[in-house]
Amino acid sequence: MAFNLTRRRFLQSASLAAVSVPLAKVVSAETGLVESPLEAKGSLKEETVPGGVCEMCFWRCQLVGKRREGRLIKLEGNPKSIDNGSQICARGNAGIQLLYDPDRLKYPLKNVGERGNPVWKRISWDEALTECTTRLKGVIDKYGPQGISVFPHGSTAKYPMHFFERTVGTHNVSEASFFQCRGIRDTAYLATIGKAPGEKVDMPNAKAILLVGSHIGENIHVSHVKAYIQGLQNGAKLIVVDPRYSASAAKADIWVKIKPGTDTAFLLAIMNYLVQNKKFDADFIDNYADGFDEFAAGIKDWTIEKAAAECDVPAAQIKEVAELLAANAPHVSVHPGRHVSWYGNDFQRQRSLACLTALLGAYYVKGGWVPGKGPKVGGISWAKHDHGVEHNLNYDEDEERRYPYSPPGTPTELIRDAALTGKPYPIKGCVIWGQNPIQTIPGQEKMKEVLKQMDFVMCVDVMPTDATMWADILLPEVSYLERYDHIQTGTQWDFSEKNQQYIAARMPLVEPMFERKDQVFITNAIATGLGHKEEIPVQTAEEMVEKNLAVAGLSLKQLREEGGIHIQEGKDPYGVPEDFEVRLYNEDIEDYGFPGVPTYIPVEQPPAGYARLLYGRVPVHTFNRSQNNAWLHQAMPSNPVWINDETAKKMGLKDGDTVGLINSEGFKSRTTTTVKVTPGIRKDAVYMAHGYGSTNPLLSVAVNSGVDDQSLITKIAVDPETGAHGMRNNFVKLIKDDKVLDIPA
Ligand SMILES: Nc1nc2c(c(=O)[nH]1)N[C@H]1C(S)=C(S)[C@@H](COP(=O)(O)OP(=O)(O)OC[C@H]3O[C@@H](n4cnc5c(=O)[nH]c(N)nc54)[C@H](O)[C@@H]3O)O[C@H]1N2
Ligand SMILES: Nc1nc2c(c(=O)[nH]1)N[C@H]1C(S)=C(S)[C@@H](COP(=O)(O)OP(=O)(O)OC[C@H]3O[C@@H](n4cnc5c(=O)[nH]c(N)nc54)[C@H](O)[C@@H]3O)O[C@H]1N2
Ligand code: SF4
Ligand SMILES: [Mo]
Repeated sequence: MAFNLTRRRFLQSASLAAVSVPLAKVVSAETGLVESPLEAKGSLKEETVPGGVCEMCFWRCQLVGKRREGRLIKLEGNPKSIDNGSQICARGNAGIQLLYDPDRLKYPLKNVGERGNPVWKRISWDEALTECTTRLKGVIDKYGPQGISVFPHGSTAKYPMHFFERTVGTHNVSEASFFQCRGIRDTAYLATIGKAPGEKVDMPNAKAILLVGSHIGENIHVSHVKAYIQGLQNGAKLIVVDPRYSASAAKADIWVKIKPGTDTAFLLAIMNYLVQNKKFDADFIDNYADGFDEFAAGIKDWTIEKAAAECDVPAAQIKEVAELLAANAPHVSVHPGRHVSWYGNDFQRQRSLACLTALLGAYYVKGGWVPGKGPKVGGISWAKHDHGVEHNLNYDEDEERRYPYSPPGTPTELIRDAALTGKPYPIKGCVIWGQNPIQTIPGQEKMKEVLKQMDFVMCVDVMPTDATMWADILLPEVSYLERYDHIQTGTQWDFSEKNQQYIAARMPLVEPMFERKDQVFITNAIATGLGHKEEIPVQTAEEMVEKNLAVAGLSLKQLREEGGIHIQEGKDPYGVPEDFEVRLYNEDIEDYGFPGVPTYIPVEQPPAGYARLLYGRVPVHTFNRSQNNAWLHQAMPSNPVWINDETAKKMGLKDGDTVGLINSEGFKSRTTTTVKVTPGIRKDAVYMAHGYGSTNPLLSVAVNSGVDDQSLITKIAVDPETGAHGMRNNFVKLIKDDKVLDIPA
């Protein structure tokens, strides 16, 4: 779709974003020169407001806002920041366009049409909240609190999520950040080193960096990218394992063009090589590791040759990688990854990364994995009640966990299956808050069925996205630029340079507009309606932030005086703690019936005529949430499908040809895109950016732009240890001029 900034829309956004200034040019009294109104001195005072924290993605860079006459005209990195500094990314910069997007939700809406095909009627907050509470109460009275499901994501979703979990008492909460993103990583590292790893590997000081499927440069988190670039500038060798020539592969010393889904085999062979050739850090292993013998025995069959065949990578290259890692140990950043929900065999791969880090002795050393923890602040929210495990879908009749290494919440698929079967109990209420389950969770049609059978669906969002089309009541939230919420803490982005920590609270940069309300207002009103008034922990979001800051001995006033960020001395991040323990072999995992030594579980390969569908990030968008942002849309309006050049030639496809996609289960893309013909992808895979192809007609910029990858991800894989989703198990063909084209091997 072309960039459709219509005249009406342009005038709307211009009038909102470009400040209410007289359009006539201004003649300066001093110089006699004609100046543009925006530069006219004295006519408009510009103020810089500190205290912003970005949430165009979840890295939460610190901002200052430039404001004129109460309107925000520009966002910049907070120069006081020791994290992102004065830098922000394209998405952070475009936050202004979200703030003033004329398509944004403005008033509470009631769906007087059908779910999925809504007809919206504007209603008052009173009416909306009364309807939410009566209908949620109806579900709770009939089915119990467990009849409510919650699909939350982002900083404002925590407060309502805690209310439903801790006070109302439902376990049925599925957070996107856990079950479709990084949950597997966190629990696999917990099972190996006792800690969730985060991403703060000490890349600036690394002599080698290993990225397995992380594509930094397209995946943008400002301070993380800074650390990575600093490492490369300092001469770190870069190894990138990716079936695609990603932005990081383009900077790599070694690009391992791996067969999708086989990474664990690759890692096992490297570890086996290090063990067999005594190229691992024996002192570190002696001091800190458990179960080395079982581990070594368990991986011994993984010769380089065996992995080469499995991964479709030259044996010499695997050996080269192993040698390079050993030669630079312990100063190696083995990146733990972030979006690791790939195939449904991912817990074992994440365990492998944690074990490899140990073999290299690369914990708590310069250039290795170093915990980048910020200072402690409070976590005031709804009081925790223990509701037992009786209605927890993750526990079986014997009170054993079905998915023993599940991240917090309940695995999405357990919630959906219960909702669809009514077993072990019905799930009839749904609260969607800052998540887009239609485009975030695989099995889109299944998700729609789940939502259809609900008695009541409420959704709190800022934009009319595809998920909001399934709501009965749709509530408009203030954006991250207009509210108090999250307290961001962290360390100096390059902690070897300066050992500092920071605390930054999100404060509004601008007054809210229209009838938008924040999370505390909405949740408290619902809590009151449901009879929990006495348990309300705070009256306003500002009070919540104030109380959480108080735990660190700070106040909002002090934070403002300090330019929005409090900086203090940090702790030395290096040096292995005495009680640190790495469980190379973990018998608990084995007791649960899973491999206690990292193990490769092969995945299905594409049938003849099909290629595997892969997806990932683009630098200028965040998932689906930024798709209607006019500036970002202009930068990348569609998501071309990458296809190997030799394959394309055999298929008669040219770069830029318009195509649709169809998967092996018969699901067809609703829209089309173009092909990107490139040698930078394997022949057995195609690739596209995630988040495109919105169908909500109220998104005047994003609607029908590009193809929704999720509409093609219909084979649902669930990681057996964690219950998190794997999403790269679908195989597709292309459709051109209504003809379905086989993709040759
Ligand atoms: N196919 C596929 N699926 C994926 C991924 C993928 O790469 N491919 N990535 C996975 C990963 S890593 C993640 S983290 C998840 C992300 O999953 P989501 O967080 O669900 O993704 P978004 O598209 O950002 O949708 C978030 C919703 O929050 C709304 N929103 C934005 N700001 C606010 C706010 O301030 N308040 C409220 N109430 N709502 C707000 C947006 O308008 C949008 O409707 O997706 C996962 N799913
Ligand atoms: N610009 C931007 N930056 C973001 C986000 C965003 O939406 N936009 N989202 C943020 C969030 S929440 C997350 S979780 C991260 C996600 O960022 P990453 O953790 O880097 O995850 P993806 O974007 O899913 O990674 C996709 C990469 O994995 C490769 N790949 C696919 N299959 C395989 C395989 O089998 N093996 C290997 N080795 N590689 C494979 C793809 O070719 C692609 O290069 O990005 C964060 N940063
Ligand atoms: S990385 Fe970009 S979008 Fe994410 S928080 Fe920072 S500035 Fe915002
Ligand atoms: Mo994510």
